[in-house]
Amino acid sequence: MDTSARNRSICLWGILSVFLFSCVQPACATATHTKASEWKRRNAHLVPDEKENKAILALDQDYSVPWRTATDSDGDGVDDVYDPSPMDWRENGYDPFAVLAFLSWYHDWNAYKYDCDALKKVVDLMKDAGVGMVRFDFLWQDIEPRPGELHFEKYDYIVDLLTERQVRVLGILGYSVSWAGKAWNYPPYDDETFVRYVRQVISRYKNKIKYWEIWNEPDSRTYWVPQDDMKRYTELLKKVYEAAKAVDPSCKIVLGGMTNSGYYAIKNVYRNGGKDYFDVVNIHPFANPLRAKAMMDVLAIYRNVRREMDKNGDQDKKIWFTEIGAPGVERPNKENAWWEGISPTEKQQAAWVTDVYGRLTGLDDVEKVFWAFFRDNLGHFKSGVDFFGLVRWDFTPKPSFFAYKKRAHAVMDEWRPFRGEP
Ligand SMILES: [Ca+2]
Ligand SMILES: [Ca+2]
Repeated sequence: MDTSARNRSICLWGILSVFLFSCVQPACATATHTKASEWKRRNAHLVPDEKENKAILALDQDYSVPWRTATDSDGDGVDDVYDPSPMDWRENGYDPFAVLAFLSWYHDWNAYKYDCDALKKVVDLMKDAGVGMVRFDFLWQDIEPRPGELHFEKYDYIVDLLTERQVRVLGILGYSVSWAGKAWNYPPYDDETFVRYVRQVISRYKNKIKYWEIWNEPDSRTYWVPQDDMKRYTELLKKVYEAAKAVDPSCKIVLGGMTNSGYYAIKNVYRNGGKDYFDVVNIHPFANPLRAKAMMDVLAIYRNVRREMDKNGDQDKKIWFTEIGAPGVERPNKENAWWEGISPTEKQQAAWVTDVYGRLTGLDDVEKVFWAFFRDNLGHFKSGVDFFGLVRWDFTPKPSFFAYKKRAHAVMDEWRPFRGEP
């Protein structure tokens, strides 16, 4: 800012403070009123329609929710007056702070081997950071390793743990189990086998999980083979959507998270007639925080997607960023570089967390932002990608953890009076 600009702003501030002091009372009243209507506007889409309402009322009422109070009848942490869905504890209104965490990974292809104690530890850290929702895989391979043979023990434990701590879940449904597709990243031979698994999972967790994402990055050739302009994916999506809504009409279907070029994929989903088969659009806009125009890149991806949605009459649907992130390493070098080149330091990563949440939570149509990912990995990706965590492999918090926490508390504190919290 140059000197003349500073003088002008000092001068303006003088005039402004006279104005503010002369009407301090009405200004505050207006601010509260504006904030209340802002809360209602932000959450209007969460008000259930008739079908959803019926489904919510039909759900088991025995949630064993110890935190219910007289003014928060569903115990979701939002006062009845402001609760968009006061009978449904799964809907806690606007809370953009979310993360991706590989809580269910326990295989020979990864280092995570979460036992019960480690899961408790990581979920407590999430609570401390202010995480409101966590995204993780409900792997078909884990759940139905052989046709008709179902295993839910691990998932029951994780879902209960998160639910007890009021952390919401976005469940990813995918990939192909070995008996059902050519490989994990191929669509199933027979869609009905996938739809059957979806039905089983949703009906099991419908009292606890409301949001389901269908596959991850179906526009990437790593996750979906062969790439065919989203034809096969949209076909599967349609069947899954109908089955999911039949099991739980109050659940929401989140489009599979699309890569940086997701705008083309979303255009193709519309082209293939997918418009009525998802409730939330979902993108993964990664950018290199070491580049000055990183945030501009992210916003460009978002705007292109928004434009495509508007063009197709989807003005009312929200956008979720279910992955955004960058590594934070102690000593950047060639070995711990990521796909964008040399990795940021832990401090630079923290600055990116502040930027990301500072900028994106200001966008009205962006409802949730998931930091990818919550905890570092150990030699899984064998690059800087192992260091995307807010906490290190040994669970110690990085500067980015504190940046996330500060931002989450600042934003959610603003809404506190409208959430029935002290
Ligand atoms: Ca409530
Ligand atoms: Ca509620």
